Amino acid sequence: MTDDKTRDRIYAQRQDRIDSFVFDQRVAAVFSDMISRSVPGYASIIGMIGILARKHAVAGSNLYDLGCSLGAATVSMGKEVAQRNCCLIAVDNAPAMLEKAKEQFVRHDLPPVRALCRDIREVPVSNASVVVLNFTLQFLAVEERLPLLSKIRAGMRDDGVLILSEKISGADEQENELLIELHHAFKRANGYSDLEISQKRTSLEEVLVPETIAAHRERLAKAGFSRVDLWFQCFNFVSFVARP
Ligand code: GEK
Repeated sequence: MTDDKTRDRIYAQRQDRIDSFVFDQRVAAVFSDMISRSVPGYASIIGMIGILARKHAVAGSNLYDLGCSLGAATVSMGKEVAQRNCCLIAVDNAPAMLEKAKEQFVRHDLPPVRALCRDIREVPVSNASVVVLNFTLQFLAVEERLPLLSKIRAGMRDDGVLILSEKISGADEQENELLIELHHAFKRANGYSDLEISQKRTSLEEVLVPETIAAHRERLAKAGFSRVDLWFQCFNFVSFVARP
């Protein structure tokens, strides 16, 4: 349950001009509610990231949560690998989001987390057994995605995994329309009005650029991942596990 302060009502009133979406204090305050009511399967994905981390985290290695927002994936991994002497590194370049993430790490009594307020394009990646990009890659310009994935691949252990979750576009127009329709129905069922759905969509238009599953597979292969498995899909939201 959410109270008034943590309920996402950012797009509830008609706005004369809709600015591009930014991860500021207003968003940070309602982010948990926003992402749970907007991304089908979000809670399951977060839970499964913990399960995947338990399977793949190696003692003495690094676990990265790139674009960590309020740190939900870091918390999920941290709980599963607490005894394993791994280093948890959570990165986000939005100060309002990272501040709240740090509060979560304390609240959940995690082993020490390196919380970095930095651009994921500039953070070095090394000795990584688990790297999480949970709905973050989609916010980079398309041409910046391959360099980031190549850097991640180069910093991964041979037995490591990349967990890549993305909002996608359908393989053709018909599939795309169906997935968008179903996603909007999901949002309506979660209490968002048509006005909220349409204003949020406008604000994300140039900020979040979805691609097809095929485009993601092709890029991951180019970045040096030899095996890519789709382990989650609900409507236009997917998650892959990619391995060197
Ligand atoms: C979760 N993973 O709850 N450098 C660092 N951070 C960035 C960058 C960048 N270049 N670009 C975007 N971000 C989270 C959810 S939200 C997804 C991820 C969403 C950050 C941005 O500040 C935001 O916190 C996050 O990526 C995307 O599991 O809101 O749909």
